[in-house]
Amino acid sequence: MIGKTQRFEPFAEAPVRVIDEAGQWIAPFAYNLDDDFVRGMYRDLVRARRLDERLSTLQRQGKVSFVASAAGHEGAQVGMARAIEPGRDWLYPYYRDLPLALAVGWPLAEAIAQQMATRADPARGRQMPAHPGSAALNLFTVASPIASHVPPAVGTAIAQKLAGQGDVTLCTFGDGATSEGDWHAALNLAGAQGAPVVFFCENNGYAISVAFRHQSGSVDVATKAHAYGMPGYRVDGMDALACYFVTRQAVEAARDGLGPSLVEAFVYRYGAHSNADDDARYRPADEVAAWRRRDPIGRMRRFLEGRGLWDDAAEAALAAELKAELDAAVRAVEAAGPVPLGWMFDDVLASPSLQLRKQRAALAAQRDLEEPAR
Ligand SMILES: Cc1ncc(C[n+]2csc(CCOP(=O)(O)OP(=O)(O)O)c2C)c(N)n1
Repeated sequence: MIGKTQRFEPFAEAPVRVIDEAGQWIAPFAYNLDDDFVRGMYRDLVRARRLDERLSTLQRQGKVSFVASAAGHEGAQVGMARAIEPGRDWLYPYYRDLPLALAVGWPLAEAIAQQMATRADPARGRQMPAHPGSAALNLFTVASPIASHVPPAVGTAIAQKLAGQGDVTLCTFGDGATSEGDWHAALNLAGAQGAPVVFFCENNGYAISVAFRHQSGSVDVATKAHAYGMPGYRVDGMDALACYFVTRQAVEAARDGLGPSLVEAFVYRYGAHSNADDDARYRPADEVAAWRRRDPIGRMRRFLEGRGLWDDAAEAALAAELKAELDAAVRAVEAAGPVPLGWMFDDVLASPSLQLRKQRAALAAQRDLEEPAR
């Protein structure tokens, strides 16, 4: 682990990098991590990619309605996950953050259940796929309206400051969120209040089809931190260790009462925005190919191999273990069966309103409320 002595300068133009594409350590300080810590990060990267692939397959099979692929974002997410204390700190993620949710301990089976909306889903099939949430992990349920979770994240951080326990909030979003009014209002308040929050932008260059240069006259997102009186950091988002170190510094600062930070990680989504998007209409194939060559998984594997911490046998064992875990989770989630139609009326209000009771009765007159919702 690095000590508090390691400091990255805010607003440095070149994004922070710790390992390069060839897997070489290029940080301005010596390797100082526990080998198992780094191997564990690699496992989380691969696990997230395998889940991503499986969800796309399930979507094509008609078993999942919506997928927001995180392939290309895993390095940023697994890196930042290691910088907070799950269950103590609060996390306000967005819909492309399944690798982050898994890396802080959200069970794989819950992630699949939430996507497939069977009876195994803790949200009982009533949330949009790719919208995790967990009270046990202080993981705020993902909200679809872009940037709407950023003001509540700041509210949580202000509460943490008042409580004085040194807890922090980590709030993530895409570059598109930074074009929303909510985002600016939230950063302004966080800066004014010295709230212990780390804003983490996963900048993949596009808000669906809209390139960043069409959303903002600013050269990048980190620059905007100047206006709100907080440090801004640029980091290579395809480098999981760089994301870990930079987020860790920002989290430490927040714990120490030094207020908020804004981290901008340059990432790429390899796939379309979602299964309802055709990215070939707005970005060139060679751009996608160029980013794939910087893949966070291959980079981390080469790093581990270079240090004698990984080999083909370890890779094969991991692949088999993850496949078995995924197969078992999908089987269990499917076996739980589809949610019944009537569940949509439960838990909406502590005591159902007259309107809700009328709607329930109207539906019950036409359909069996025990029949599958879809
Ligand atoms: C307030 C609001 N406006 C529009 C949308 C539709 N929408 C869903 S995702 C998205 C793009 C967001 O892009 P970004 O924040 O960069 O994240 P990315 O998907 O690239 O990871 C938009 C416009 C929405 N969900 N909420």
